[in-house]
Amino acid sequence: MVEKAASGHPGGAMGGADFIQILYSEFLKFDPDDTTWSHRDRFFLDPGHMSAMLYSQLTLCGWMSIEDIKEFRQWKSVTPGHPEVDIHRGIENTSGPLGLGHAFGVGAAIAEQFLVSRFGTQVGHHSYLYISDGGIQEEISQGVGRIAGYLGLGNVIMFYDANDVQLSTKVGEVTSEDTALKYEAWNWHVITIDGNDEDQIRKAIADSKTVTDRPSLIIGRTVMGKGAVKADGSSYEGEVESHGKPLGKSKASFEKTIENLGGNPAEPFNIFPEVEAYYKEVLDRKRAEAKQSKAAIASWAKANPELDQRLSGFLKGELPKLDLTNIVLGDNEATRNASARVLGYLAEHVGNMIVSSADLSNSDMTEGFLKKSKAFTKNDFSGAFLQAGVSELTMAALCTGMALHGGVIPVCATFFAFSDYMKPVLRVAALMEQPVKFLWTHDAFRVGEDGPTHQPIEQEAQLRLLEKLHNHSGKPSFLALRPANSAETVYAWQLLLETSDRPSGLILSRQNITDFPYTKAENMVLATGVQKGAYLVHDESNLPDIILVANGSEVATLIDAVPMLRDKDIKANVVSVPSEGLFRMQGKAYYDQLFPTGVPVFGMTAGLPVTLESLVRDNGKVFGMTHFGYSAPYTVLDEKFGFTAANVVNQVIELLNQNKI
Ligand SMILES: Cc1ncc(C[n+]2csc(CCOP(=O)(O)OP(=O)(O)O)c2C)c(N)n1
Ligand SMILES: [Mg+2]
Repeated sequence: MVEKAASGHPGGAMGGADFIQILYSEFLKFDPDDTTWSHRDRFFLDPGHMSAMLYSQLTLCGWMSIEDIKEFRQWKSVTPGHPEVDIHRGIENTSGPLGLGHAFGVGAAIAEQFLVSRFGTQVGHHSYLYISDGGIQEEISQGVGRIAGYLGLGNVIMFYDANDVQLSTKVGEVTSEDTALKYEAWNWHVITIDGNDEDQIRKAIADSKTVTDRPSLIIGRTVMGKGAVKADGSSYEGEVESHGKPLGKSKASFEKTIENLGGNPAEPFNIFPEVEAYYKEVLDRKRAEAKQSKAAIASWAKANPELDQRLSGFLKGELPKLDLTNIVLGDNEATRNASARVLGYLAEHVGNMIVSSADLSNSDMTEGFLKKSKAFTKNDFSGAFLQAGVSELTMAALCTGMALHGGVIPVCATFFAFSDYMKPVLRVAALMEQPVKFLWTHDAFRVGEDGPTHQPIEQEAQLRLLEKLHNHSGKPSFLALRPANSAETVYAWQLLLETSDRPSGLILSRQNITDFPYTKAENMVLATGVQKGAYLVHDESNLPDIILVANGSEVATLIDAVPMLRDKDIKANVVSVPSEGLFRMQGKAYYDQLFPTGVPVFGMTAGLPVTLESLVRDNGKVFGMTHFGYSAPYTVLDEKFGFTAANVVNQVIELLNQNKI
């Protein structure tokens, strides 16, 4: 594959082949005719560069063809350089950024335990993870190892392909850690074996399956480029060069290596007849086992029709009938508090939501959910809250893994400034189109006294970039909503719940926000506009002099400025734009309706000006933050930074005067 594509990673794949072959043929529970079977075992690959190993195995399973693997790394092939989630071909996750794949696997294992605890062990399965030196070194493995150990995830069996080689050096040149001790300290069951010895692999997996109260790590000492030889027949194993270079382009000989492995270099894509016959037998056995498993589940379903109906609803991603508009909201509340009220409602009405916080539940207000549920603890998944500890990246990846597993609705929360720690996962969750829900509170410099480290500035612009980046289904890859008040928060939450084809998130305020000057009922009706991404919150005139636009708490500041502008004979309409991405999807006619041609637009944002700049035309301007912020009470910062109605008036007058020149 690598040789034909003239690019790729042969070495790791050759060393790991023994393990994956034994895992798939002798242990992994799957139905060859139904890759989407919800209760199948999962295999999560972490080192995506070992895609050739996975594709070879999937070909043996009948889910890929020889033609597919001949097209390795080519335009529109189903065999891209790094695997991209493709359940119909047995690929459970996209992998490439090292560390994420095994984190997704642990997330899936948490989802599985959640379902087992509610429906019984007949719906249970294992998550097999495959990690390499790179993944072990990535910081995320600390969070994943700690949480899997803490929760005692006996359904996790992770193979560590320890081949002593990485991309540019030998492993010994960057670490001297005792990996076994490290994982043991996290409460893992650890076995070290020769990872190329079939019997040792077999025994290690079988032994690990008997350990049900904690995760297992099988450290397999493997040989990089196993079987590789040079033209003179001497060994070319264990070489750094074989990490990412086709053998023929390295000091090894491709032909001699194929010969050495017992193949015919003239027909490198040939599957030996005895292998074909063996896999026919394997797949027949899998079919029979899956049939048996499905029959057991069917008889459980017959005996427990209500539970079965509930489970099917979960697995299909169905939502119960909800009416968020009935939630009683407070007056002039922070949007994080309005979100807490929604979460309290969801805790009571949505049986498969799992909420997680990175040690901020009493601040990001996910405690609204937690108070009506309880946290997962060791071997107890009867609750629905994951206390992730301080590990935002891990938490986001675990939630993404839960989404990949299916059957649950994962939500995770932290401060908006720390969304930076989650970015690598946001990107891959967006690429994989997984409906993870993110809650980010403390949305602006108005966190005040905590100072610039905690004051998000450029973070919203980063999310808006993801809204502009289209996924492979041609849609904005992310939906980010920054509601302006409690009523908008309710509708924004509604959108999050309805968004099942990509990740989405809310950006919520820490500080209280003055409600718009209408009745509660009027505000609720107005806020239905959130469903279009932007809407008119104040309609002064159908021939306004200026249109004011913002999202989040800046909208209230703009509304405050309206009567002051009126006093100066300036008619101002106000538009709230909780999501530019969603707004853009409504088409030009709606854009023109909110922003009629010729009328200047003034935007205000607590983020970088670029956050709103694409909404204002040449005759408009955006007042935003262009520095990191400072530590002081937020009311002082509002004054100092110019986030006041009085400054809106000054800015608008300046803009209108400028336009006259
Ligand atoms: C987050 C991240 N950083 C860097 C890389 C580039 N990269 C790909 S594989 C690799 C290390 C390979 O070592 P190992 O995981 O041991 O794989 P092997 O060389 O044994 O195949 C690196 C640095 C990456 N894919 N992801
Ligand atoms: Mg390695």
